[in-house]
Amino acid sequence: LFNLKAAIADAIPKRREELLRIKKNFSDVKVGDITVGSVLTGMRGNQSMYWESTTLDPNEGIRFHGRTIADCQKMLPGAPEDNGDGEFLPESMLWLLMTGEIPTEEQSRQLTQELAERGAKLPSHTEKLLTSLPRDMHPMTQLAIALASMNKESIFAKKYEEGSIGKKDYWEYIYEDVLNLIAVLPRITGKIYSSLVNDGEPLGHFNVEKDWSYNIASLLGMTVRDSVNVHSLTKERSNDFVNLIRLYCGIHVDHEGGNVSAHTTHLVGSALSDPYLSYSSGIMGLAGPLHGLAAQEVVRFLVEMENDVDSVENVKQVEDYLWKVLNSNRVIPGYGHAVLRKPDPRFDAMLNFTEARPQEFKSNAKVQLMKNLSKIAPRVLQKHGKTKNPYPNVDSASGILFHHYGIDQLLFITVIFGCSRAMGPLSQLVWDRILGIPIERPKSLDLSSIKKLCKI
Ligand code: AMX
Repeated sequence: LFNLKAAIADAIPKRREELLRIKKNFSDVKVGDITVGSVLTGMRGNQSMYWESTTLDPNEGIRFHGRTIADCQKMLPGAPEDNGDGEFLPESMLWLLMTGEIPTEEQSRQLTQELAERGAKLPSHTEKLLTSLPRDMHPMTQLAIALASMNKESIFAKKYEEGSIGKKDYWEYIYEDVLNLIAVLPRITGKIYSSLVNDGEPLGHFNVEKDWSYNIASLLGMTVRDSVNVHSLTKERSNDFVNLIRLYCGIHVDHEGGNVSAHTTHLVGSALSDPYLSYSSGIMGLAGPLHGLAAQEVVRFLVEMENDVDSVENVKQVEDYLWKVLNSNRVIPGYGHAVLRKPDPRFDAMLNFTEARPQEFKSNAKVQLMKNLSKIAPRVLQKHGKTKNPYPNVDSASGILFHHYGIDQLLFITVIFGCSRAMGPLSQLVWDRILGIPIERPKSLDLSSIKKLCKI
C-alpha cells in the first residue's frame, strides 16, 4: 500500500465497525459532568469532541496516535538526501495522522512526490487575487482569503452540487481537496512573503523533486540551489533552515481537537463546507493573539525587550520588564496554556534544535533572551498568581528561530504555523466524513436557564 488513499481505504472498515459498535452499545456511558463553570469559561475541561489522531496530556504534552514527539523523531522517515541526519518530514507525520501507522521510507517518499505534483501550480485566480491584495494587509488575512478563494477548485463542492455522491463516498472527495490544499500551501506562503519583501516577484523556485518543507524554504528565498538568494545563506545554514521548517511543521500539525484552529475547521466542516472554506476559517482562528498569533507576538516581544534592557543576562531588568507588561494587564506571549500544565515538549524540541547548533546561535542575543526567559518568566508568572500554567508554550521559541535565519517580517511568522496546522484538522475532516460524524450543534444556555439550574 504505497498510496496514502489506499492505506486510508484499508483502515476504514475496522474503524467504522468499531465506532458504530460503540455508538450502538455504549452511547449512554457518561464521559463527565458539564458544570455551570465550564459553560461560563470557554468549555474548559469539557470532554465533548471525537478526535482521531492526537491527544493532549496536561503533563506530558501532545501524542500523535499515541506517539510522543521523541518517538516520532526516532521513527518517522526524513528526506532521503539527509541520510537519517535531518528532521522527519511533515509528510511522514501526515501519513501517521491519516492512517495511525508509521509510513515506510517508500510510502513517505511517494507522498512527498504526490504533494509536490499536486502543489506545482497555484490556481491563476488565487495568484491574481493575492497580487491584488494591499501589501500591508495582515499575512494571515491574505492566507485565509487565498484558501477561501480555492473553494472554486473544490472537487467535493462540485460533486455535492451535482448530487452525484452518497454519504459513504464523501470522504474520497474531501480527501482529494485536503491533499490539494496541503500541497499548494508552499506556493501560497511563498507568494504572500514575496509580496512583503520582493514586490510580489518570486524569491525562489518550486521544485517537484523536493519535499514540501524544502519548497516552503525555497519559495521564501532561503535555499541556495533554488532561490534568487536574497538571504545569501551558506549551503549548511540553508540545510539547517530547511530542517527547521521540517521540524516546526512536523510538530505543529495538531494539538488535539479543542484548540481554536482545529475546532473551527472541524465545526465548519461539519456543515459540509468544503476543506478550503473549513481551513480558511481555522486560519482566521489561528490569527488570534491568544492562539497562533502568539508566534508573531513573541518575536515582537523579544525584539522590544532586547532594546529595553542593558543586557539579556540582566535578570532584574528582564523581571522588571515582565512586571511592567503584567501590570498593564497584558499577557506574556508564549507562556501559559489552556490544557497543558507542564513545559510544552514542542518548546523543548525547538530548543534542542538550537542546542544541537551552539555556534550558530551563541551570538544571537534574542535567542539567548528566549532561553533566559524560559527560566525567569515562570517564576514571575507564579508570583503573579493567575496563570494556571506558568511555563513556555511552543510559540515562545519558534518564531525567533525563523527570525534568526532572516525571516524578519514579524507579521508573516504565523503563516508558517498555518502551513503546518493544516495537516491535523484536515486529516480529522477526512475521518469525520468517513465516520459520518454529524453537524456539530451543542446546546447553549441563557442566563435564566443557568439561574434555574443554580436554583437562584
Ligand atoms: N500572561 C499573563 N497572564 C496570563 C497568561 C500569560 N501568559 N496566561 C494566562 N494568564 C491569565 C489569564 O489571562 C487569566 O486571567 P484572568 O483571570 O484575569 O482572565 C488567568 O491567567 C487564568 O488563565 P488560565 O486559565 O491559566 O489560561 P486560559 O486557559 O484562560 O488561557 C492562554 C490560555 C494560552 C490563552 C493564556 O495562557 C495566554 O493568554 N497566554 C499568552 C498567549 C499565548 O502564548 N498563546 C499561545 C498558546 C498556544 C497556542 O495556541 N499556540
